Amino acid sequence: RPRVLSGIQPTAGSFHLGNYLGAVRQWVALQESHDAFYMVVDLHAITVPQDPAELRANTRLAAAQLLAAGLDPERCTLFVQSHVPEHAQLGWVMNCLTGFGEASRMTQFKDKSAKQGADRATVGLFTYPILQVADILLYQAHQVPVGEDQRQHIELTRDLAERFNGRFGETFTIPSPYILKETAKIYDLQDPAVKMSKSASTPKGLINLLDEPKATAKKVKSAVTDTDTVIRFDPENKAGVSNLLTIMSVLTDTSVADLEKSYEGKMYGALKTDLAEVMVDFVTPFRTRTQEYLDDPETLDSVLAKGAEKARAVAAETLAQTYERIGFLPAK
Ligand code: AQP
Repeated sequence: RPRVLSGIQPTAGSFHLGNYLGAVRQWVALQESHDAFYMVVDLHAITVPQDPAELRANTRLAAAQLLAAGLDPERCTLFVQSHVPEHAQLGWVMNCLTGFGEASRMTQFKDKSAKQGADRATVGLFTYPILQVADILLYQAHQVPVGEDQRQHIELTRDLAERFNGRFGETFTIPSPYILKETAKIYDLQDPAVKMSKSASTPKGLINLLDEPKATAKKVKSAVTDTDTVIRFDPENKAGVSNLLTIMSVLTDTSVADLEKSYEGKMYGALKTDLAEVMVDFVTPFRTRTQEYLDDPETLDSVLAKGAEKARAVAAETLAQTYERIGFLPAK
């Protein structure tokens, strides 16, 4: 079975709809057909300041949400990044293979550091794409299911893998991004020109899956559309309506074309009311299931411990081979 790997940050507490539709939903599907490794990336989380108790709680919360979303520990390997020390170890090797200019071209860093102010951004934030390279290469992943915002980082991963292989001999699998066109980028409900994001969206534009379902329904109903009245999928000219159609289409497993037909002659309000109901039906059981996993931390921790053990077996082998190729003297 081909292998997939992906990760999600534990920083925000609740996952948002963009995380779910852009990434986690694909993770759930891919565990059926792939040898799947999924992790909560706490090392990435500390690229911005974290409160220790909150970080610990949010790491469990992220794992609980992944299970609630449908990950099955019998079908995939679910673990916490810091439980596998090889990530930081291979990360260093990859740092030493990356050009400073090359790292400087990562647009996410430019965006995020601009928001924080250059003086407050950490070196960790600067090098986080390189740690991500190590995350992927450690598992010899063939595909990486992510949202569009991560495409550049997968490109960097391919470049570094090829560079290492060229210099030291075939070591790493060259991974491809697995990005579904329809859900590659879910947009902010209040500003459909920008992606829905935990740090940039206003509370009204961001759908957190663990919010009160009523609040979620209200956000959907007050989503920004346009002054036209036709319900048509046209991302360039009708970004707001198109975003709502995408979300509706995926959550109800109905094609956008069929949705357009069924909303012919109807007002935006009708689409919003229906989508609000669909969202409530989706988030209500998700919240309940997440809480059930949180209420049983022993089971949750044991899932993560087993996951880490499986992950370490693979990661240790890749790291040992990498060290050997580089010329590190083996410890006797
Ligand atoms: N709006 C989105 N549409 C589609 N996919 C998205 N992802 C994030 N936002 C969208 C995907 O979710 C996965 C996990 O993301 P992360 O843990 O790296 O979180 P993030 O990228 O930090 O999430 P945000 O909200 O985008 O955070 P900020 O505001 O800090 O930039 C990834 O696969 C990501 O592509």
